[in-house]
Amino acid sequence: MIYNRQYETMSRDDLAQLQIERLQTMLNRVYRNVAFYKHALDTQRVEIENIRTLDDLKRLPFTTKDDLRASYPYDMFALPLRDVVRIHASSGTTGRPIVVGYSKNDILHWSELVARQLVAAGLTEHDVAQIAFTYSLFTGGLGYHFGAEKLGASVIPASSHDNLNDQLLIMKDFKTSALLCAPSTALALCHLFKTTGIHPEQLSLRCAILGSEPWSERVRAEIEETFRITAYDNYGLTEIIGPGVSGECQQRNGLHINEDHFIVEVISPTTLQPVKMGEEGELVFTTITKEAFPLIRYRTGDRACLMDGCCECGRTFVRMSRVHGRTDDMIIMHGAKFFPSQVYDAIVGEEGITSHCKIVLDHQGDFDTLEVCVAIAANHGYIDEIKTLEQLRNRLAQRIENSLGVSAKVTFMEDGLLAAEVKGKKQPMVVDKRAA
Ligand code: DLL
Repeated sequence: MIYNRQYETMSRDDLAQLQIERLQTMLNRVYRNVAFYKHALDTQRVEIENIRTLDDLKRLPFTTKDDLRASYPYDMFALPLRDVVRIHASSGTTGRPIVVGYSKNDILHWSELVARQLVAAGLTEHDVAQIAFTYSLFTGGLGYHFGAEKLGASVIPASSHDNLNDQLLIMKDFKTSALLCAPSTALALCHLFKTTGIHPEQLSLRCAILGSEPWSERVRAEIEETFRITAYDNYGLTEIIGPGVSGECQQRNGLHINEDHFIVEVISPTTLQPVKMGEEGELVFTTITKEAFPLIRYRTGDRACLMDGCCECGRTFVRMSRVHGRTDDMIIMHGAKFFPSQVYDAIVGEEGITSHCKIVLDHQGDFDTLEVCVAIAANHGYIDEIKTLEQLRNRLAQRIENSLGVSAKVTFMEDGLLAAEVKGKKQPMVVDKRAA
């Protein structure tokens, strides 16, 4: 099944024509309404009327996460707040999150794009969709909610909360047929499910739509085997729209990008030049229909490649590979996303520790763990008091959990040793043992 056959199966020539028309309209809009883009386009001497083909896209300036942070909260909005009906923000960041807005039309488009992806995974109005993404500033909960309602599914806004028993209870009693959540949540549910003694046939579950963080084929296999279901990958990011950027169809051989709304490029993060079809690089998106928060050539920091050739499902939209990693040092664990500097920001100012910090990412079974190594300052009066050190350890762990949303084990190291390891740097050093 295809939700919007007219667009999702349009010829590549017609699509290119539609993209360029939409791009020109968008460029005119941002030039008039977003000071940042007026300045960027003027500085690069871009005449919008000279952007006539998709090849001209490479003459446009990039937009980065730093640009968006600097525009906090509303400087990149292309509409006044009275025309903005929804505001979300990037998840898990301290300090200045990236704030994004949606007009009424943006919400209508977003709902359709999510509905398309649900249909691509085989959902219909007969499905009971349990949404176990957080309903919050994070786009996962509400994004899927509107999309699933648009499709006509029976939506259970379970949200994500610590009590996985409740999720399983809902899944069984409410006859959930589609589970929508982060892969780490699905995996945790798997483990809990195995302890309940419930047989998968006692559930109505038949598929899971998972996204928002990287997950391996091994994790996919475990989720599928445990619940006897099919699991689909969905990709998206707050800055571009949230979920609804791309998703797997039933072929599960790449994620179709909703190209009538987003133009995709893959560039080399070093030369910033487009790479060849099939080569891995950084995903860059230009939104061509967004009214409230349009972005030109947004550098996502996500590594992937585009896949050549037609898909058997009949959709003509290009497919991207699954995300292979990041071009920057952003850490993703259990749906939380943060930069190493934010770990340090969370604990800086706590009396008794030095400015050196090492972050160790590892895994216990299928679950990622975070260890933060710090050193006690030599002049800390109570360095030898175990009780005081324990309290300090707990305070640090609490501060990290409060600001990043993940629990951390805090380890004390001797300062000379830690300073030598981090080579005296102020930025935390990261040791990632997860892939090992
Ligand atoms: O994670 C939006 C979303 C919600 C997508 C629900 C899919 C499902 P952010 O919190 O802004 O938005 O995080 C975006 O998460 O740049 C990737 O690094 C990562 N990411 C998202 N989906 C995937 C995926 C939402 N399927 C950032 N595989 C992105 C790997 C993913 N990484």
